[in-house]
Amino acid sequence: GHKSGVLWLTGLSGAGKSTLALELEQALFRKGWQVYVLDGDNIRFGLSADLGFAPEDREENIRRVGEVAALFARAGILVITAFISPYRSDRDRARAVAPDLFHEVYVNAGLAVCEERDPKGLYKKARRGEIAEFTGISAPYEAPEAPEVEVETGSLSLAQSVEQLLGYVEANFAT
Ligand code: GGZ
Repeated sequence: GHKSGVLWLTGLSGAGKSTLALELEQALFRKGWQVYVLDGDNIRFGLSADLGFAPEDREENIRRVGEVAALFARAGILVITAFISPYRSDRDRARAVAPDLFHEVYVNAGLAVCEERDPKGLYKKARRGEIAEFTGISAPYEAPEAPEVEVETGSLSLAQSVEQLLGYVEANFAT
């Protein structure tokens, strides 16, 4: 069995949050755990469809995700969230909704690595000025100061990153 909780992934665009979240979800699902991923794909097209990327929009997006994640966790699910969540104050507020359940995971790949990967060409567009307020380029990212876990996805392979996070989850959520 397992405890429920919120595994809150934060990091730059292209750091690998969604990929890592989905791989971890699969691995835990295979063990029979009740897990669910919240990310831009299922939140920003629905619950947060009215929001963009201005600071106050991100703040509201993260506020909603924090509340929803806590509800899922209270229902017994291990929630994995994958949002840039660039502001420390917003992440702290998400933690405050369910402080007993919240684990912050810093998915840390440096800007140079993310920009080099640029899977969707967004950094290139941001550099050209075609996307305003792009995190890391023209909008801030406030790195976590005391995350429960840090995964260095810039230097680890995906398999190694999943392995590290799986180890953390087993140590902290298995019952
Ligand atoms: C950052 C942006 C922006 C701007 C669109 N800044 O790599 P992606 O494409 O697939 O993931 C990014 C996603 C970020 O949404 P979040 O909900 O995680 O952001 S936040 O936590 O700050 O609310 C990126 C895309 O949306 N994207 N415009 N200006 N990322």
